[in-house]
Amino acid sequence: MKKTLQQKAEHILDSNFKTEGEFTIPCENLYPFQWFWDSGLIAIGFAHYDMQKAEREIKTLLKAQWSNGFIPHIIFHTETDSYFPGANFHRSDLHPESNPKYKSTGMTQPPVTGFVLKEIYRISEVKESTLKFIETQIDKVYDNHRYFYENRDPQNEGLVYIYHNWESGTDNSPIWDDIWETMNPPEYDFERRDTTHVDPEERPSKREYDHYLHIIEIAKANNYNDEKIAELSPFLVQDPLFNAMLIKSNESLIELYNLIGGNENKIKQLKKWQQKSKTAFNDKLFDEELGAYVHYDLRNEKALRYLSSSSFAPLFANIPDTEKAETMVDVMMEKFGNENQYLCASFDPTSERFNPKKYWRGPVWVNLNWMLYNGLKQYGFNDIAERVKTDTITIIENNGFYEYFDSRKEMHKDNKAGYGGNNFSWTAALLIDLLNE
Ligand code: 2M8
Repeated sequence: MKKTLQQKAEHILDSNFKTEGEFTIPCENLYPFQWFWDSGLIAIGFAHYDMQKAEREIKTLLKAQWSNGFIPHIIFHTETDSYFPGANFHRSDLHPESNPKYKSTGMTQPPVTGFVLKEIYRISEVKESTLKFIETQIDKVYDNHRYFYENRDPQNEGLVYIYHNWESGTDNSPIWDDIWETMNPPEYDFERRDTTHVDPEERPSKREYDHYLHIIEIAKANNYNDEKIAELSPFLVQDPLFNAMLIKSNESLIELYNLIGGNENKIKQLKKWQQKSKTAFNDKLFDEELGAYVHYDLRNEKALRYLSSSSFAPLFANIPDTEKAETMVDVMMEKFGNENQYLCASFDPTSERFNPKKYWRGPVWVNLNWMLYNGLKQYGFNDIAERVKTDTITIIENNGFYEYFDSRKEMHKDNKAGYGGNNFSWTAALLIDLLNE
């Protein structure tokens, strides 16, 4: 019997689940470990048909938390040399508060865990027992937020910085080109692994990797000390996607703590952070001329004035007022919403830097589409939300469960327009959520 799309998605998630470590890899070969934001989004998919796995995914992730609240971006549960740079390059042990039980990177990723717990609760058919599970984990997520506000906001603005493009999740967005222009790293001698698994045309260049490694070398030379990184890292950015994830997660933590009861002090603190963050986000990151949110380069004190799918993610976190939201949606439809494009390209299709085949430089990503869909619905833009949903389902149906997809509709006629890794976990997980909401 032919498998339905949902069955195919479940099969992918189950195949990528690793019983020996109780976590799910993003995909075979290319990404063989546990990634922070992947795991969170994967748990949302599992919650629809296997709550135990959803809970295990989060539990395993949070077990690797450091004693200062930090959650690493990759946890190297297993030994394999099919990925570069691995545990021996990252050396998380250099940080005095790193977790001695788990090798990891010394950088983080968008803090999705708060809203993921809330999503799991929304999906659950046994709310009481799910809430009990949440109760065992929620303080760890709170500690993670405290880590961010206490260590990643040197000017006490309510906006946290990222110090590496790999922390953004949108790894080689054209936005970072401006930062690479301010750097001149050495040419490192290393063996890439990603380009043995997928077409190099779809991945970052060797020179880009030199920049990525150089920032880590600086952080390592300072034992991943946050203050030193804030002082010395050539990459120091307030990212609207990253901060929107934190704000959305604050909102979810407040709701969950209210359901659990007690914890008045934590709720009070979360509300304080939330108020401050939302105000600063709107004051500093909204670009009136472009009509959407942009990144801010804290190292060089200037806005990075480009439109990307990250510019619209704040809708998901209820950050813009309705007037700003309308402006943003108009801009999105004008620049990204042409009938010959699938929604939503990861970078402005009208820009010279747009590349619809290469990683985060233009293709459509299912995780960002999922946030956009939910954000648009929250503000009542139901028709556009439906287009995002239909586009997402169509590109997966036509191509398979790829990591990213060409945004140009013409490319979907005769060619395979899915790129990067295949049988990709968050593509499967979030499709399940879209099919069942
Ligand atoms: C991609 O990033 C990793 C490094 O973290 C890589 O290219 O090696 C990004 O798309 C990132 O957002 C994602 O979490 C990761 C695993 O799916 O892959």
